[in-house]
Amino acid sequence: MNTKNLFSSACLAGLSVLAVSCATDKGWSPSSTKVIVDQCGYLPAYPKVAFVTEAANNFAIINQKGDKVYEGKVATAQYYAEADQKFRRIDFSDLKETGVFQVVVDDTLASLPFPINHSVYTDILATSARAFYYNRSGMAIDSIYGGKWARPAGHPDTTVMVHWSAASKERPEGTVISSPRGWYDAGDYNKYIVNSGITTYTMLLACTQYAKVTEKVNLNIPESGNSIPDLVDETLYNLRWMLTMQDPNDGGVYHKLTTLNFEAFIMPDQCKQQRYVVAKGTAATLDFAAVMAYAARHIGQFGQENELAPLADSCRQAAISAYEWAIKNPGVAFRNPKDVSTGEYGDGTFNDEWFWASSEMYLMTGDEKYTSMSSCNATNKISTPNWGDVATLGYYSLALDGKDNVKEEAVKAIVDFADELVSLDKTSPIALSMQTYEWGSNSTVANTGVAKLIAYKLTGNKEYFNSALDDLHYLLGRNPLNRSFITGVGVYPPMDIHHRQSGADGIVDPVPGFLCGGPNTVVPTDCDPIVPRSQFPALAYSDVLCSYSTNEVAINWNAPLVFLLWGVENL
Ligand code: G3I
Ligand code: 9MR
Repeated sequence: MNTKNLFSSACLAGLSVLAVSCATDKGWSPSSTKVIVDQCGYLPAYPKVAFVTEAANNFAIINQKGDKVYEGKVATAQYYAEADQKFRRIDFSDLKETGVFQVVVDDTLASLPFPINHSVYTDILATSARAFYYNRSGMAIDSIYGGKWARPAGHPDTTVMVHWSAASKERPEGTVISSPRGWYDAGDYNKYIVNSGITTYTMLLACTQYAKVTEKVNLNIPESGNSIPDLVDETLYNLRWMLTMQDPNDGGVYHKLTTLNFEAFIMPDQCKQQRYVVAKGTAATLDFAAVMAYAARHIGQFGQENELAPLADSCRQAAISAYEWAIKNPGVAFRNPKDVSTGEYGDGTFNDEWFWASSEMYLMTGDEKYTSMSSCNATNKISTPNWGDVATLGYYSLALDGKDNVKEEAVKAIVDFADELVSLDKTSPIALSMQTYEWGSNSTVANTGVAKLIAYKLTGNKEYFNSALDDLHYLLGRNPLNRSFITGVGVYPPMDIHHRQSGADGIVDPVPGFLCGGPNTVVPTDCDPIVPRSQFPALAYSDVLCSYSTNEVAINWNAPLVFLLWGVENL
């Protein structure tokens, strides 16, 4: 085969845009290649792996002129049960040249063109973080910042009612409170404290661990140009909302701010349903305490001298009174009241929330009374965190900011966990540590990457970093579906996400920068009529609006993506 022709063949429509940056081109279909690459490309000095799904012997890497710049042998096939398919590894890590390339297998199959250069991920840093800006409640998205996705403000949340489930002596049912700002949780317009907990913490962790990147990245948001870094400003938009969710009379925190039922697919300013704060709960209150205690210790470092000190002090007080409420109410599990049907984020196991909140309280106060709860122990085994399983966040803080035995124990737990993840990655047919595809599987992938980057930060061991890159490669196209999972990014991104604004704005392109939930088989019947979907978890994904279980977006899924990209940029 004349490899020069590859660049003019139909499946390579992405080349011209790829040569510039990791942009999108909708003309390409994933079935047109059996050779799977990261659609954004690879960093010159780091491992470079592609996969081929057909039987194959040799491969070559060709440059834009069609010249072979690297050749090698395709590895033996490995069966991946989750996709019921065989994958063969193509390793061209030794190629350090920059440019735009393709993998060609046995002179017959070609991958998409992809770049190798130092800034392949730099281009998408701001995009991934700006997704949060687009999900701000109570604020118009101005075209200066939002481009074609500009929209009027919705959900001011200045007249929110206390739901009967949240009534107290000082705030009886129907009391009107103000709870403005904050991010919409996901494709829906409600705001949930439990999910905001892990999200806001992960964003703050990116700000503090990668402060230099944070100082540098301009997000083009209304606060850009002030004295506070943009990622911090973006995160404070949600933190300030979280503060309003605490009842000042007793320190307890409402589980969520919500309509009684999900809104239709309409724009924010069209939404007229009454919003309520619903039942206080132990998980929400402890997650809140943890985030506030972390913020109290860290946000002061940003902005001009002492600019954020008053906010940090409010966070500190809020953390203390929330924790006290939880001590008096240690086991209040949240369940949707009978007249509320929006997202539940229900969780009846509080060991992990106690561990995380106590760890943060200990780090904030230095008070030994919290250490009995926060010393690392068997009931809080480290694992990939999610909204309902937050112990690992406690380990992160203790390892990064703790001292002596507490720090040592936490570092050891994280390193052992990262070793486990790396070994799973190495034996995986598709270079993936994640074992089980849950609802939001893409966030599981991103969160394993976060754990590895933290292990890298603690040890300097490059193996962890390289394995985190594998997670990023998966999200950017090197996966059995052969597609990017981030809107507006890569050659074949999600187009029809379950996101009310994207579904209602009349614009073909979805709001950019969002990581979709990704493949899983939890609710194969989410669409009515049913959209046929693979029974194999790695392939069970539908890029259709109705698929809330595979194609919704959510703040807790984007936050670890931001952390991953920030961590890679920090190099
Ligand atoms: O914890 C069990 C685990 O023990 C079991 O092995 C596994 C088997 O599938 O299920 C696990 O529970 C899952 C749970 O998430 C925790 O991961 C449930 O199956 C799964 O249905 C549940 O999905 C959650 C979904 O809401 C439905 O409640 C997602 O994590 C959560 O991200 C999603 O959140 C929604 C909000 O409610 C509303 N806003 C949008 C948001 C994103 O879709
Ligand atoms: O749109 C809702 C989405 O944001 C939630 O994550 C999801 C799970 O709670 O529910 C979606 O709403 C669906 C509802 O649960 C069932 N009927 C169809 C709704 C989507 O239009």
